[in-house]
Amino acid sequence: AAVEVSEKDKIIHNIMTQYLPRDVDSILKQIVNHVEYTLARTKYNFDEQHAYQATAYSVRDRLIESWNDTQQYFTEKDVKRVYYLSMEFLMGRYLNNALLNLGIESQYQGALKKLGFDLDEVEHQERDPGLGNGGLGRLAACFMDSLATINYPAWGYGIRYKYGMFEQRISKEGYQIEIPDYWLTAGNPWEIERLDVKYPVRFYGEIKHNGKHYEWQGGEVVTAIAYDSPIPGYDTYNTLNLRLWSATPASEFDLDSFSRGDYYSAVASKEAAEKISSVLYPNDATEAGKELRLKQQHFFVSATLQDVVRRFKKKDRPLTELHTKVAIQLNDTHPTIGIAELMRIFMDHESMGWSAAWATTTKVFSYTNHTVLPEALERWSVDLVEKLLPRHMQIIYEINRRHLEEVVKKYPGDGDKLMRMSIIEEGFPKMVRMAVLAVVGSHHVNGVAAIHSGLVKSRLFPDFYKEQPDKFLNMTNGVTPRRWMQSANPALSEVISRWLETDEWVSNYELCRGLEQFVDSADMQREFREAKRTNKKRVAERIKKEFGVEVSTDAMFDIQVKRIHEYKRQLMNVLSIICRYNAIKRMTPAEKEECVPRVCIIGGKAAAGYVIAKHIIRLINGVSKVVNNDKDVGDLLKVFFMTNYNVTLAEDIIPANDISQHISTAGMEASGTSNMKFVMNGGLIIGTMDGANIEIREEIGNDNMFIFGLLEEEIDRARNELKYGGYQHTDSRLQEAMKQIEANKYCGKDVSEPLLKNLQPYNDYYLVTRDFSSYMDAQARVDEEYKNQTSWVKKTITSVARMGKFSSDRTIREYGEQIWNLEATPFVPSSVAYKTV
Ligand code: Z57
Repeated sequence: AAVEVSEKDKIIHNIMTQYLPRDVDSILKQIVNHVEYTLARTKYNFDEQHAYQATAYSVRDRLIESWNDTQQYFTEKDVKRVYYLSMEFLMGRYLNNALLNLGIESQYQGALKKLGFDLDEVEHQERDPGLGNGGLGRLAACFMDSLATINYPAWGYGIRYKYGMFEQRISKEGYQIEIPDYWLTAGNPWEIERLDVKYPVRFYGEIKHNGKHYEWQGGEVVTAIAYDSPIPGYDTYNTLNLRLWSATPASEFDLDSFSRGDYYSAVASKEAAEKISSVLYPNDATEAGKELRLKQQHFFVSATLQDVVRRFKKKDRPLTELHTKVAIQLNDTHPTIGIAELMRIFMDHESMGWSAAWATTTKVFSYTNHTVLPEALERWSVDLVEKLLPRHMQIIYEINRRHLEEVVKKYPGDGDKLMRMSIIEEGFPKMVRMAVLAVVGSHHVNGVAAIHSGLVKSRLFPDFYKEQPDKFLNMTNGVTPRRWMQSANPALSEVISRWLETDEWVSNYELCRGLEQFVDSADMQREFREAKRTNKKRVAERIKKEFGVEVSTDAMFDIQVKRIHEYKRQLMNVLSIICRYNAIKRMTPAEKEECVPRVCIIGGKAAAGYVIAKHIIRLINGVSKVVNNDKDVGDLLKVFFMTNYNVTLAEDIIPANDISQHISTAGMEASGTSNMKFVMNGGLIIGTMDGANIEIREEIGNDNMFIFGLLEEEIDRARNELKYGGYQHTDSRLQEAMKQIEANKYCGKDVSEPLLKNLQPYNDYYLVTRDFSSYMDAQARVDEEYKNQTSWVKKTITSVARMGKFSSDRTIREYGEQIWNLEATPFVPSSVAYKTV
């Protein structure tokens, strides 16, 4: 079709088709230009931090080009988009990821070298933006990478917290200390501030009826401002957007306080607006229940929905068709207030009737559940919702009334069922169950691993599952091989690419199956082991620097890094370390000769208010001190608590694992995602039959894992046995370890007493003492198998080859096909108007 082209379009076209050149000298010039014009520094003298910033700005320029083209292309093709709503995005550093995805790492390396800088060092200048807690936030980040790589039309929406996840330090006594993370100190070159993209968001106030519809008035209004970060896909021109909202005072001024002449309190009340996006709640899988948290949720969801509806309305068509162009994914219940907010927009702003509004709303939303732990299921008191979001409370009541009406029709007289299925929990106080609202308002609900999705159906929502079995799906989590293999582990990636004679596995993991045919090759085995040694050496150097302790790369590197939580059972790990220590102390020289040396690494943050989790950190540090300073032990055992575990640290240490621990009480870890990363990086797992461990075992084989412990279906019974005295452990090693803790060998009684109390049979909810012997047996198998290095490395090769299922590309394709109904839409240059001149 002929395209009308104006003179202005032609002029712009001539400029715009000249993409930024990708050769070393042009890149060098772009970097130096940013030093001078963006940073306003002298180009003859700038340090590594400024080299990083200028480099980042030059990469951002490229991303803006492809971002603009991609977005214009999506608009022109009028594609359906998915909006991924998440309170957390744990993106990690951008620079290396962007260079690899754009395929220009070596050119940038060359350009920086000419300027006297090492790309690696420059990359280390970047701060890790920690806008998330753990698995849920990092999953959102892996999903953005896969969405871009698969060419799905997608946006991420979240909150631009001023303070991200706290920085963890350890006091000299071994206690966790939390330091605020003001991550924007040196600016953020990856974001684009959009002062023109802003929406008002209201809180509190009253509801009026104007004869036609309800109106929400008064209260407080804040303005949401958009900050965009481009998300490049791997080996594609497509570039997606992550839009994070920041709260600022509403621009219209408050006439009331103005006329009262109360200038100072008028200013002060405006200042308060910024609090809403100021800090990430550092709780993982536990509910905070604070008013500010609900404010954050409504703030980012309201701004997002206004943005989405505005984009849809650019083309003239009825809002009842919204679901044909818009899919909204709720990452846990955190954005669930959006179901009521979209209803409000439809009815109060767009004059839709209830039935049409509800029919469309439920075709737009879908909900991912990430946990069955009761303490993590969000519930808000009706009083709070009524006060903060009065119109939403009305709408939720009406949603519930109609929903329960259906239940009554089908099950007349079944009051229990009504209570179970109600969005409102009757009690003192009355609560809104956000998970029930999410289920009622969504067309699909998914869990994040097979076992977990089963529990979502059988334990969380059995009544809903019975009514609508097809609503419930499993979407097993995955991780991006770009960040977690190609970028984090260049040594192993190089080996894989050489044997496969292609690097296409980076965006097509299944190709790694091709490695299996070489598993008996002594050359491949040697190369896998060399890559492992390279990665262990780097971590050994880090340990030397941080702890002043030398560790051998011949030792087995045993790693457990994740948020500290009782259900993840770091306590069981440290108890087994104490037992190992005691065993070594008793060994004869001949036995020591046979003993496999271990370096035990534990890391993770405890929520600031989670007392027991903090005690566990204190115990680990106590054990570390005793063991590492015991001359009898020598190289046979070293224990380190790695401070401030975050995405960047994970990229450093995961590639060094020989074995990693995923030892949650069965049924409690929804999926886990680091388990996948550890195996992809050439390590084996010791773990329980929980979360994605089960599916990893299915893929790589039982021989390549060290599985132990009770099964999920055995847990309830075992818990009762413990609680009511039918079972008590008789493991003498455990008894000895507990006695030492009791004698305050590793920490003071402020810590040892509460920890031991939790291990008493009637208190041992997480079944640490029950699974302990089985865990020790599995550890003994690990030691034994590690002695045969050839068979060990073969297991790691086979495992790497068979992990294709756990690429987030597979996960996202399943979401795209089964939930969002999306089409991959790779940018085609010729079809954008100004490029058809
Ligand atoms: C979070 O990181 C997870 C669940 C939650 O309810 C919250 Br809140 C935060 C984790 C699960 O614990 C992991 O098992 C899972 O792999 C991850 O979410 C991603 O699905």
